Formats: sequence, structure tokens, C-alpha cells
Amino acid sequence: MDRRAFLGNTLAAAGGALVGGRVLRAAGGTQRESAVRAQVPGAIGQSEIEAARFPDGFLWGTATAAFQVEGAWQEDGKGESIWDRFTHTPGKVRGATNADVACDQYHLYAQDMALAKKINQKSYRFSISWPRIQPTGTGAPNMKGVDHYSKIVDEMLKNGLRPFCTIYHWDLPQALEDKGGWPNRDLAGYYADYAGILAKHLGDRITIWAPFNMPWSVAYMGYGVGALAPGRADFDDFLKALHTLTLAQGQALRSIKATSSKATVGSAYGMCPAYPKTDSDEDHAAASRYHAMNNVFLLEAAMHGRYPKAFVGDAPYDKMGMKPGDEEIMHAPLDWVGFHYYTRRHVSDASKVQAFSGGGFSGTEIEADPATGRDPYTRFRAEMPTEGPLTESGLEVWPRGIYDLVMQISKEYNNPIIEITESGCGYLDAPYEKENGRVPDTRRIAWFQQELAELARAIKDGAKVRSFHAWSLIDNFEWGNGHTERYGLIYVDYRDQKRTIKDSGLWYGRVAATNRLT
Ligand code: IFM
Repeated sequence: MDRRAFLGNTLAAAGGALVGGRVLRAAGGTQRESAVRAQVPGAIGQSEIEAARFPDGFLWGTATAAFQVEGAWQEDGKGESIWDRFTHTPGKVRGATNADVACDQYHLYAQDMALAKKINQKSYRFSISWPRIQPTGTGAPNMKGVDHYSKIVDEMLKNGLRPFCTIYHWDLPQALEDKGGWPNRDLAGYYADYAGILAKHLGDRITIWAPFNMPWSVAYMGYGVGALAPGRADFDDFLKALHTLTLAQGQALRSIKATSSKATVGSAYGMCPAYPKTDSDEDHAAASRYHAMNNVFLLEAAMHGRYPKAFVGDAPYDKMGMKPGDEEIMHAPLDWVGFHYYTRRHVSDASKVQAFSGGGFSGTEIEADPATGRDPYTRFRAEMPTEGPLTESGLEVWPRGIYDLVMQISKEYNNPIIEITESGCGYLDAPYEKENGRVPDTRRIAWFQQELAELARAIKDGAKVRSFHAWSLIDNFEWGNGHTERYGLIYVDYRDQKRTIKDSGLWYGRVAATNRLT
């Protein structure tokens, strides 16, 4: 079925599934919603969705990031970030918007935490804006910034939410970019100082810390191909940035733990399960290289003090700026492993072709050039298949991927505690006047039902998954795509900041209360 037909069906389902101004029957599964599910090849059926159970105490949560929700870009002494600079540069953001106001969560946080409580949430993953804490990236903290996060953490606790802190979700102080950005290894030390400041002031209440959101993307998208801020495109800078981030991860873990005895440190890696495109040995090997480079590069470094086998031939460690003793700095075993799931990749071998280049941002990573593969070292070609339908944000719907990924990480890393740090889908459903302003986002419910049934299966098969964070609590600023995508369980009207819980939010609230999907 083509995409237009899929959309037609699902929009019809959205209109037809509403009963008495409340969600859903979608949860119980109407005929039309079953039709939606049936569009996903290999989709699990209604009976599996109904049978799925999550363990008592499972931590249902949502995630956001400072730059995407806060706004207040110049308030209370905050410095400029690379994302302020990027979004203020003409031509960088779709729709010529920026995040100067975003969802105004800097001021509306009490309302947002109350909404999270209203949908029975138990965990809130948020990030701290480095330039609010250190406006130029180094030196004494700006106490107005520290106080802001102290208040928001208190508000989380008041609403029964576990504060899960991401220390860095992409908004580097511009002053540090002016010193060379992440390719400059000095940033590892500055970053560890910043992490220590957070642990000192917030570590009495925050016990769950993830140093970086999607560090591979920070390096590749920001410095390798320039699709994200700071918009630089040099492959050697990507390699250097990746190594600095790995060193920073290790140094930050030690700095946090030295300051806060309650701290546990994990990760928020972006991951995609990699399936070989064909059954050839070459494509299997290429898929392993993809997994090593895109999924577990920093995880392997933290757990074992070495990089995984991501390269064909000699690893470019000299280009990365590796020095004797770096393995010890990198080695910082995590207390738990956190990663996101959105979609999957088909990977094929590109070791016999010469050139390399980049492609477009898919929300989780860069696509390889379909003809030549991505670079002279990893030599694979990664594509997002389109066997499943696409979300409105353009990602293939592939629920089975989360099962495969969770099982693979469980096997490779000795069955660690896993936190799903993000997962979600972009659909543009808006309040519907004829239904008293409800937001009938049935496709999002179907997406989560399918995916969560697969996650429940992984838990049943022994994976120690203790949390799931839906991306996102509220619609927010989607980086270079501006306001053209909506991932929230709660709709935001950017004209007046009005929040409306979508049908998916109401449904997710019931899931959180019952540990079941219908
Ligand atoms: O909005 C982003 C988030 O910042 C990082 N992970 C993917 C999300 C959706 O594209």
C-alpha cells in the first residue's frame, strides 16, 4: 500500500475511533485500527497487544531537551549556544523559525510537570542547558541558571517524577565552539567540570545521569556533515570530535561520582538495529561495522576501555587524536545502559567502492550516500528501508526493531539494566473542533502499541528493561526541521502556548496506570 492510501486510512481511523469525547477505543482496537496495524509487515496482532504486560514498578516516562522546549534564550544570564547561533542563521531551519520561545517551558515548567503527573508518569528525562550554567562554558556557575534547574527538579519530585538528567543535549556554549568545538580535546575537561557543578548542586536529588544525548550524532551530524549545529563538514573533525566525546564521557562519570554518592551514570545513545541487506558474508560484516560505529562506539569504550571493530583495515586512531593512556580515561563502566529506538537500517558492504560522502538527516542519523557508502574507514552503506509505512516525519515504522535491539544489547553487554531513553513518532494531528478540541492521533497510539508489545516480549525473554521514555511529553522544536514535526503526547499551540493532551497522551496515561496496552 502506498503512503497516501495509508494516511487516508489512518486519518479515517482517527475520525472514527472516538467515543464520548475520550480516547479510545483505539486502545481496545477498532476494526479500522486493526487495519492500520495490518499495514505494518510482520506487525504483531491484536491478541499479542492485549496479552502484553509490563512488570510492577516499571518506570513509564517521557523525554524532552532544554533547547527544544525551554525558550528564554537570553534570560537570567544564559550565554549563547551553538543552536542559538545556528537557528539565527538564515537558511538553516525549515519555516524560518527558531527556538527563542519554543514551548516556553522555562516559565511553564510547573504546568508541564503537573501534566506529566496527570498522565501518571513516573520518570521525566530532561536536559540542562550548559550555557545557562556556564555562559561561556568555563568558570564559576551562573547561580540563576543553577537555581532554575533546582526549582524544576523540585517540581518533578513534587509530582512524583524521577528526575532523569541528560547533561548535554546538543546546546554547546558558543564560546567553546569558538575555541574549536568538540574536535578540540580540551572540551573533555571543561565538560567534566560542568558535570561536576551539576552533581554538586543537584546531586542530592538527581540520581540518574546520562552524559550525552546521541553522542555519535553530535560528532557526525555537527562536524562530519554539518546537518546539525555548528554545521561544520569535515570528516577528520568528526573523528576528533568522536574521541573527545568519548574522553568526556569517562571524565564526566568520574567527576559526577566523586561529587555525588547517590549518582548512577548511564547513557542516552541513539541506536538503530542494523540488518544485513543480503545474506552475504560481506553484508553481515558491514552490519557489524555499522553497529560498532553508530550504536556502541562509546558504550564499548566505557565498558571495556577500547573501541569496537568499526573499521575496514587499520583504525584511524591517529586522526582521532588518540594518545597513550586514553584507554584508561575512556574506561568508565556504566551503571545502566540507555538508548533510543525510532527505526532500523539495512546495511550493505561498500568496501569495494572508492568515494564517500554524506546525505540527509532522518531524525536519528545521517543516511549514507546510496551509491558509494559513507567513508573510507567504515565502508558500509546504511539505508532506511521502506517496507513498513512512514511516519509523517519520514521514518519507517518497524516495531520489531526494538525487540531485536534490546536483545542484542542484552546479549553483548551481559544483560545490563536498560533504560529506553527515547522512542516516538512524528505525526501532525491537531485539535479537532467538532470533537471539542480533542486531538485524535490514532496513528501514534497504533505505533506505540505495536512497539511496546515488542518491548514487553523482550522483557518476557529476559531483558532487564526498567523504563521507557516516550519522545516527547510535548510537541517541541525539532532542530533543523523547526516546527514542521510534532512528536508530543501533548499538543502545543505555539501561538498561545496552550497545551492539549492528545488521545495518545490519555492512552499512555492508562498504560502507565495499568502496565498493559489496552
Ligand atoms: O527531537 C529529537 C531529539 O532531540 C533527539 N532524538 C530524536 C528526536 C526526534 O527526532
